[in-house]
Amino acid sequence: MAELILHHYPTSPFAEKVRLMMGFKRLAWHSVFIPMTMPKPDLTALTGGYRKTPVLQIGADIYCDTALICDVLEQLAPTPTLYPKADKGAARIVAQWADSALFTTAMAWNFQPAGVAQLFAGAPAEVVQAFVADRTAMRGGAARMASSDAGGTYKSYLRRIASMLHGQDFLFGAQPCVADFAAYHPLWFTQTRTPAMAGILDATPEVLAWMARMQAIGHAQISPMSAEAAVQMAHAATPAPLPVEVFQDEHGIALGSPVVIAADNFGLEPTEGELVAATRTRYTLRLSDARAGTLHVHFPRVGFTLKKASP
Ligand SMILES: N[C@@H](CCC(=O)N[C@@H](CS)C(=O)NCC(=O)O)C(=O)O
Repeated sequence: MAELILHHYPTSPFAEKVRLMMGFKRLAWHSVFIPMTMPKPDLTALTGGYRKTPVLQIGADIYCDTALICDVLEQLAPTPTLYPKADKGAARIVAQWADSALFTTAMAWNFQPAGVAQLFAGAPAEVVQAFVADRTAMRGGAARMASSDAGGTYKSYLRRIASMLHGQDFLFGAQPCVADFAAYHPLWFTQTRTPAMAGILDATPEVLAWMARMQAIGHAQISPMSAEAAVQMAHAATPAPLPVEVFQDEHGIALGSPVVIAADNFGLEPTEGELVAATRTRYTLRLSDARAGTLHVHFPRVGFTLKKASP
């Protein structure tokens, strides 16, 4: 089995989604801690610019975005599945809603003064200021949703999750699937990182009971690794052969072209490289880094923009 390296930090909700999925699939993994804010020189040596959390590394293959990481984990360990056959489309759609609307709403609720005070308890004021400035820049200067608006929306979303749990332990049945991991992580942040804000969960006891079931899945077997060691592992490795899949050209950009890929909202730091694959669901860029060597950096199509690099 390939060695899995997760680049993350403990308080990241999206990282918690992946940590729990590795627990669900009983995968052993290496843990590399990355900074919460820019600069992230060891991470961007591997991604070519993408800076979000988490990133999965397997040798010289780098997987950006948790939606793609779900697919990679599913390929590595198909059982237990993240994508139950009967509900595959609906499960992915709920997961996408949870990673966007639910996440944004929960974070607007969590980042009220009492929540921020807990999250940064004991941290110097400069750290808090740097965090706020970093995230404001990531949002392109846009304000967060007002907490007064977030409160009512979050409560509605929690009731919807509760109604999905009537008569079953998980959102789509007796076993957790991709939707459960995506819906759990923003609520996990409320409950464990900003407990001063967690009273909002009490009105939906079904949700609290489901959260306890999700938490019990655990994180499987973790071994710490330094960022330097991870970069060296990439350098020593060769990217895995690309799967033989049909090239799906939606942009009029040929394979072999220099291109730029960036997220389509929030955190637009681009990655530039040679387009070596564009399948139905993902893009792969080949690029070289002085420290990490030749890499294949993979992105999902959904949520990302692809453009020709300017000459
Ligand atoms: N769509 C991305 C979202 C990831 C995301 O927004 N992660 C947050 C942390 S939970 C982030 O990157 N924050 C800024 C940072 O860590 O630099 C995914 O599914 O991986």
